[in-house]
Amino acid sequence: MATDLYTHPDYYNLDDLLTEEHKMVREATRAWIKQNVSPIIEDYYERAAFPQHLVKGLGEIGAFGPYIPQEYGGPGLDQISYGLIMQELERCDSGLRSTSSVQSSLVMYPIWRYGSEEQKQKWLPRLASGDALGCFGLTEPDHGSNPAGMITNFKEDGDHVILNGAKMWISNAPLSDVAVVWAKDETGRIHGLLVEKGMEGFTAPEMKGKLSLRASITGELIFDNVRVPKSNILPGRSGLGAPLSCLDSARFGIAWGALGAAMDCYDQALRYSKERTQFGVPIGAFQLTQKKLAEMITEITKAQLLTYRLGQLRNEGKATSAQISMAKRNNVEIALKIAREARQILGGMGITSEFSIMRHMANLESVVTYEGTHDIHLLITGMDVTGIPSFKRDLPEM
Ligand code: TGC
Ligand code: FAD
Repeated sequence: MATDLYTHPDYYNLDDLLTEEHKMVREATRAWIKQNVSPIIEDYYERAAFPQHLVKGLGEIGAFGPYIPQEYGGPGLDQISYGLIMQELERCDSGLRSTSSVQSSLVMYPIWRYGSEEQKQKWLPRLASGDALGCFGLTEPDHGSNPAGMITNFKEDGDHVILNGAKMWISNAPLSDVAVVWAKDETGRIHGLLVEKGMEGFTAPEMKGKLSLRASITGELIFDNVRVPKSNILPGRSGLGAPLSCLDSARFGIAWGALGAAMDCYDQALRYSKERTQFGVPIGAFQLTQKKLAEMITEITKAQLLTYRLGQLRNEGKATSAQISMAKRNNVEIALKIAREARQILGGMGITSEFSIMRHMANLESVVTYEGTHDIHLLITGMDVTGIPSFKRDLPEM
């Protein structure tokens, strides 16, 4: 039997492929979470409160922009380290990982890749340290899976532009110092704008009533004739490909993160199956329990191999968007299935907050929807293998 199946688990000895730095990063993240987050997360989740005091600590452990070079305040780690940090954060809570992956891949990444030197100097070090928080506004009330249809727009006004429109479902929004907002210019071309807290006409009200991702804060972004300096437009890339390339980075992190949630559910189910006795034997002695556990570890191992290889491809700059879609979709799907099976192994105890399984399960319902829904990723794979996009349908006249 492979060793230490609880804490990793590592059935195929993938640790042999990790560098000492990878393992150090993973252990440091895990230790910080154990000390600072595990004892409080359930309480914040139940109260639907965002543990804002953790933001600085996340910066200190390098969870904001792990791959951002040191010259801009980041730790300059590789993609596998980034993935391992996301795995450990989401092993604790998907909301914690959300805060970090939005800041890293959806705020710092576009500024780093497409920002001017002035924009990078102004924002990246503060975002890396957790002195500033950011958000990413792509989704609108009427445009979720189809961001190309967005109506948020800006018009020229001397050395400023005037921004109007609204975004919704925006992670970190109410507390953000800067929002990376995607909007159309007068020709309909999409650009990224850095909209700063306090700009007149800009508000970010909190969205309440979430029964998932409760320890993460979500809001709207409302722009009512906001005057944004032209120097706040990201100069490096325009068109829908710009925000979608940021999603590639975030979806990669989610593939690792979901694996973390799956590992935690498996770990708890395995322990419980050895401790809980019914009919005079541990429930782990029943073949039906073993089937569940065997299938869980099989799926986790397959997902680990997929994710590790994707990390290598990302490090070499060779991963395609479609490969990332496959990993995001697969890993979230297996994590949700594992959470459901693990909950069953725990019987009634599985629905209580004494264990994190039910929280993971509810969180994963957001994860399976955001950053491209489960079905949109399926269609991306379908398009990749057939060469035929199937997103848009021409309906007959009704
Ligand atoms: P389509 O015509 O296929 O593409 C438009 C242009 O974009 C290029 N492109 C990409 N570029 C980089 N990376 C990608 N992944 C790309 N996918 C496409 C493409 O080559 C094209 O370039 P060009 O130069 O030819 O113009 O676009 P479409 O309108 O048909 O849409 C395709 C579709 C449906 C796959 C895309 O719209 C999509 O992915 N929709 C899902 C939307 C989504 O994922 N939203 C996420 C919002 S952010 C979020 O959820 C954060 S959650 C945060 C958290 O808390 O963790
Ligand atoms: P819709 O697009 O309306 O989809 C509804 C259903 O229709 C889905 O099942 C979908 O798969 C299906 N569907 C749609 N189009 C097709 C098609 N062509 N073929 C087949 N089926 C289709 N967005 C941001 O920009 N920034 C954020 O920080 C952010 N954070 C979020 C945090 C949370 C907690 C949540 C829940 C969402 C967040 N989002 C964010 C928004 C998220 O990206 C969208 O919810 C997601 O893209 C889906 O859009 P929608 O909810 O409008 O669903």
